[in-house]
Amino acid sequence: MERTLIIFKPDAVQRGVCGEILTRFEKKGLQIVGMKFMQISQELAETHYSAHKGKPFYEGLVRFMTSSPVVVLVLQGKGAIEICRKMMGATFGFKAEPGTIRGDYGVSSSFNLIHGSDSPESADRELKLFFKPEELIDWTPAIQGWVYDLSKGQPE
Ligand code: D4T
Repeated sequence: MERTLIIFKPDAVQRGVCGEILTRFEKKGLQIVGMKFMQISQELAETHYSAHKGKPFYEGLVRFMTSSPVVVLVLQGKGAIEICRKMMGATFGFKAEPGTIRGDYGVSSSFNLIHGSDSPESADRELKLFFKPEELIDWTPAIQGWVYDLSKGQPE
């Protein structure tokens, strides 16, 4: 099972669509193992997006991410990182396909509602930035055996 870091960005919180977006992930079969409402500090935003430092949109991005509270969560599931990226859609709302989160909820390039880790390495790094180990809960959903075929011992 893989874990990925998801952020409902300030625009998602301000527009009141966090619940709807979370419902999509839950209905898909992804499991919440960590979640919190927080204000991202300047330092955390800069660290999280350090790969973009120096790019023309970097300062605006950090300003946006620190402008208002966010919801941060860790979702778990087989292939969770790729599944979430596909469900999020292309980076810019106006380019994202209908049916994806960004495609259905936004039109902006910078206010794009959601962040999701883009690789196992990023997920590992980002999880540690936003959550202490004790804030992530190991638990087994009661419906696990209907979300996955567990008959061979591994989730399929
Ligand atoms: P994140 O990292 O927020 O999940 O978005 P993506 O993985 O889809 O896209 P990204 O890392 O390339 O960009 C990070 C963040 O910067 C904003 N952005 C990006 C922007 O405002 N202008 C731009 O030209 C680009 C490329 C949007 C997402």
